[in-house]
Amino acid sequence: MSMLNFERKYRVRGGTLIGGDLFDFWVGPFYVGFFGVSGAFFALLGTVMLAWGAAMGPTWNLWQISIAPPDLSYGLGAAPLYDGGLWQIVTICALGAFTSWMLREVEICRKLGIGYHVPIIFGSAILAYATLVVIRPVLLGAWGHGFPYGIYSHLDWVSNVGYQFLHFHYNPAHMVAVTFFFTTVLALAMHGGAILATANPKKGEVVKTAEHENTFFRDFIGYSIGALGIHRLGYFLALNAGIWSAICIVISGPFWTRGWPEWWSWWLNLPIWS
Ligand code: 07D
Repeated sequence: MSMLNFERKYRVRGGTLIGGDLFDFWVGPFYVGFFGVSGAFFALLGTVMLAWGAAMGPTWNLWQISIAPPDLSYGLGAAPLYDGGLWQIVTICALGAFTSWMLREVEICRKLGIGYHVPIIFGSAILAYATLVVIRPVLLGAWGHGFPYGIYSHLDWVSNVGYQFLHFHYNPAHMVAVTFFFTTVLALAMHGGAILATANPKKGEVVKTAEHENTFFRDFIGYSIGALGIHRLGYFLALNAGIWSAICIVISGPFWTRGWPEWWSWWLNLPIWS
């Protein structure tokens, strides 16, 4: 891949969080940095552990391979390798890799002199993952409450945990999280559509500017949020999608043990009905 001509201008030294200028270099178009090295280490080790687990398991069918967490009886202790220990190592590697990637983003932001928006929003995805495999299991007292690493098996886990609470759609924080996810993709689709329509006009028409986008939305819904505003809105929506997902699962079990439909009885118990 050739280097874009403006990229050289932005390849600035410094801004590292750790290691000084030791890993402050690029391989082709990719910035390395200390966290590039640690990220590659954890990603590789974790992937090898998953392959090892698959090799020890009953199937090479990609859909059915599953690396399961330890049995609940191990509590918060270390489990034998083939009895959940691999899952524990993979979890450490995953968190190591995700956090490294986030800190590498921080270093790149520092180099470019821009805000930390990108690492912060990736942090909300990491928060959701960490809530599933660390925070909630610790609150419930066993690593066995984490989800298994497998394509079908993690879907089974979601279904089982969902039905433990009778009907997960009644979880109010799940409602909020789902709404933020759907609104994020709606906003992104509309913004992407507006940009593509503006930048790729029909043959014979001129490329249009931001003012056309504003006019379109003012005509369409009576309001245009503007070029900067749409990115702030997208950021707000996506950040909340991750945060409310983390909230919806951390309250399920540690703070609410009955069916979620029952939670809504506060509504029926309001004094205004009597
Ligand atoms: C967790 C991902 C973080 C990612 C990171 C990076 C790699 C590298 C590399 C391939 C947060 C990962 C990088 C792995 C890969 C290469 C090269 C993001 C995360 C760090 N639900 N539900 C959610 C909906 C129902 C239930 C979240 C919808 C049922 C349970 C979301 C519906 C029941 C849990 C959501 C629906 C049920 C959830 C997930 C519809 C089952 C959770 C997204 C339309 C009977 C989970 C924190 C998420 C959660 C969760 C949406 C239905 C149960 C809001 C739209 C009724 C038990 N559901 N759900 O968290 O909250 O993204 O997790 O019906 O645990 Mg639900």
